[in-house]
Amino acid sequence: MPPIRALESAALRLITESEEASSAARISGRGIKSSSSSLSASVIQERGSKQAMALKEHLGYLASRITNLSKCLKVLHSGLPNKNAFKTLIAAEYSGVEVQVVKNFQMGVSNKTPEFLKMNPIGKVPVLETPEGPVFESNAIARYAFQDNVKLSKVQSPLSFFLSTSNSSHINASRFMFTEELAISSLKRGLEALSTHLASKTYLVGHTVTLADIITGCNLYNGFTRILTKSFTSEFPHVERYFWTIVNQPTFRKIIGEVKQAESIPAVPSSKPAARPKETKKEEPKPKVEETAAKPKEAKKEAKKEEPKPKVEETFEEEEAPKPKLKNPLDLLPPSKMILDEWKRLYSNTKSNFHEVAIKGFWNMYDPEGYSLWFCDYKYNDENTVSFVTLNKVSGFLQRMDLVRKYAFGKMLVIGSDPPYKVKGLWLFRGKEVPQFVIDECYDIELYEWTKVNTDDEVQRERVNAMIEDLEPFEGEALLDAKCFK
Ligand SMILES: N[C@@H](CCC(=O)N[C@@H](CS)C(=O)NCC(=O)O)C(=O)O
Repeated sequence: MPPIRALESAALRLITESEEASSAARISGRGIKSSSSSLSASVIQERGSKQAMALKEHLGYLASRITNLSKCLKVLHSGLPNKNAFKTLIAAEYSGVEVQVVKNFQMGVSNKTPEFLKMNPIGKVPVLETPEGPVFESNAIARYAFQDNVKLSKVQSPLSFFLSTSNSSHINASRFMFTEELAISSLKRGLEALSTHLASKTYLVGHTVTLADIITGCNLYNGFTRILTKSFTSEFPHVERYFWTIVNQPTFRKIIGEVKQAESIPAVPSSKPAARPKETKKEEPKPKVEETAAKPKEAKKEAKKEEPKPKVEETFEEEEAPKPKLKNPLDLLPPSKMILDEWKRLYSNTKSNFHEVAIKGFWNMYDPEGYSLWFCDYKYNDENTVSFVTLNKVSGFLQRMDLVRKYAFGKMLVIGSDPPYKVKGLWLFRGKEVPQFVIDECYDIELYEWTKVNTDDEVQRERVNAMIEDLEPFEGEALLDAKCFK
């Protein structure tokens, strides 16, 4: 990085040439004063408007960099709003560390420049430029802003990168298997775990906001404001309560403004990010922080007057470029003559003469090439001593099977009039096996013994029928409950 003096004189030279740039120059850095000298309109025309614009942009950027470097020496490279940048700004606000956001940051442009890649070779945003060198990875930067310990944070940059990428992106090969259903199910698992942790706590640790809350609150921000509607989050009441407690802390509000929960789920872009509808834009939470966030009030006012308001970037555009939607391996199977939804409709709509209509209909539709039938038997029936606990256990299992809804139909019976209750089920899966992603993602699977139904065996077919029909007595016992997954 060239010394500040060299930057100053380079900027001065350019600034005195350009009236276009005088607004930027007026933001006085160390020793830099605005200049009334100008680059006349004709000169600008002569150089071509493109060049003039580039010059203007460059000067604005240079001037702000000099201001930044000379004034606070900690410059955050990011557009706003960006939940990862919020982490730093909130942490800095809590600990009184002065951080300034770089001007005119353009996602996909500014983070591809050689200067940026020198600071963070991964090209990810945000990066904090400090007098002791750059710190990248939002959690490491936030820690720096919270503790002002650059050494620790710089060590944590690569560590944090490898930890987060091994979990979620480049390194984790299983991510290539991810589909929407899996993403939702792992999100639910995460929120469930968080909700359990928060059941008896206001904050993640102790009795006040810590760095953990800043990071977690910001990580929840995109979800709550963009996709997770109330009907989804109400399943996780402690997370809800926690999120609103955190984002309504005065220091958070100062940085991120008022937070509003998503009212509907936006359409998933297929390969290109879809333009967001205008109406949604209007309702978007406007961040309080602007590029001049950490400046003294005077300069802030001036910057507001002089400079065109930066285009507020869409948070989703700031995330990794959207990947083409991955196909579930079950979608790649040869087509089947059995249409699962038709069977589900027949099951739901048959109100009388069930055996004649639904059961016969099922066997007419059933395609042993495209589907398989499975009996499952709970391995630990001895533990089913309390009826409502057993019923909850089965409900939880069915909830976790949500990820396979497009590819499965199931019946779960809770059997017996006295404890211990037996839990047995019947499942119809697309494909000839219990789908691997279900085995991987739904831990209940291993709590059951799975046996493939031999559909050539009349006794087994009758058992299938009895389970679909909730026939009582089932294997000589009354049913406490029968739940359907469709
Ligand atoms: N683990 C990183 C993630 C950073 C990240 O994904 N940043 C997004 C913006 S929020 C980005 O740089 N996207 C552009 C790209 O991937 O090229 C962190 O916490 O800083």
